[in-house]
Amino acid sequence: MTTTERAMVVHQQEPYNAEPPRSALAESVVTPVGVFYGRNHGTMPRIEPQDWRLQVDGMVDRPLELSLADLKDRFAHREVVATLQCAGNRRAGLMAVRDIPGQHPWGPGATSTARWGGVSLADVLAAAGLQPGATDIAFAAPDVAPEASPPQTYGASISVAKATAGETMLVWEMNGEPLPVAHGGPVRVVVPGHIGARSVKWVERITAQGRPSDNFFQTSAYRLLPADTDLSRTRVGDGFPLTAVALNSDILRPDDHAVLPSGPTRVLGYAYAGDDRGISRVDVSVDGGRSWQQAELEADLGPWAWRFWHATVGLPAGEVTITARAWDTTAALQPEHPESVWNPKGYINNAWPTVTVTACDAVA
Ligand SMILES: Nc1nc2c(c(=O)[nH]1)N[C@H]1C(S)=C(S)[C@@H](COP(=O)(O)O)O[C@H]1N2
Ligand SMILES: [Mo]
Repeated sequence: MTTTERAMVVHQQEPYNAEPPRSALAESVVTPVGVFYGRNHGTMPRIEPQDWRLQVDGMVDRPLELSLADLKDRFAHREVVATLQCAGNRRAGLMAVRDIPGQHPWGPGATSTARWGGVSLADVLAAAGLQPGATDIAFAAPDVAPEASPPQTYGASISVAKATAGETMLVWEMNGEPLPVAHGGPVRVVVPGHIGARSVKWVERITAQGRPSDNFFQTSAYRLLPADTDLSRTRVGDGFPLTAVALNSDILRPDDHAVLPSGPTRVLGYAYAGDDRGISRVDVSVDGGRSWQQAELEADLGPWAWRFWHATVGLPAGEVTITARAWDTTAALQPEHPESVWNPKGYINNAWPTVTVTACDAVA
């Protein structure tokens, strides 16, 4: 086991579900492949790159069958720096409000950022010739998810508008390396700005159709249900499907429960708003939100990447809770309390992040 693997917080070995700790995410704005979170609903399929084939079918004029070599030869190579964020990221903060049985207690790390290389899905769909009645683009993968009812292979769909917007990609490179099996190699979909669940790994079929995917993960999972929902009585299609990632942020340094000297302390974190929203401002408080200090936004890696920020705050001695809050370019502000966003499946916790540290006076 390597150091990076040891650094991961493993929620489940099989299927593999693991997240990096705050300290690993804080190290670089583009997450090293070895600490990028892993979210799997089934056993990872092993497909040799030369055996991989993609079917493009449904409401298209020219159905296609493409190999990886075809993708490389026929379409322009593109790169996008994009953040993936699982809808279950920060669920532990919702579980602290009220229990959410049967779901992984993801902490702050079910989100990471990579530089993805491949082709634009728009180019592939243009080659197939999308027909006017197509409204949704469905993705299908071969991995079987036992938790689905009935058990079925993984799938999802996105709107034609998102699929043809240019940023949605079919990728085989991650940070300049061949895409690892764990992250969907040989080829996966990356839907920047949407919840991670739409970025289908090991994609083998793309279908243009006049309705969303009827896959369990589109119709039943990854939907936001009202807080008073009785989960034993839900029906297919209840709630609304999650698409764009909500405005969110987190504190990556110092770590929760850290013991550190009082006085000036550098706080670092990320802020991210999905789809066509950017980050306008981040504030940090060390007095529970009575007063705020504006953080400095770090390099802008483009519209699909999170934004790192930092601030130097004065930590008083004792137990201190550090709070952050972000605004996006539509002037939306993160909600203050996890209570207000609690939902029965524990998705999209975007309440103000906090870490609690113990600050000690230096001994003379
Ligand atoms: N085929 C397939 N694609 C999938 C999944 C899966 O279980 N199977 N999980 C989805 C979810 S819920 C997320 S958050 C992202 C995680 O991608 P990663 O493991 O590369 O971080 O992949 C998505 N694509
Ligand atoms: Mo996810």
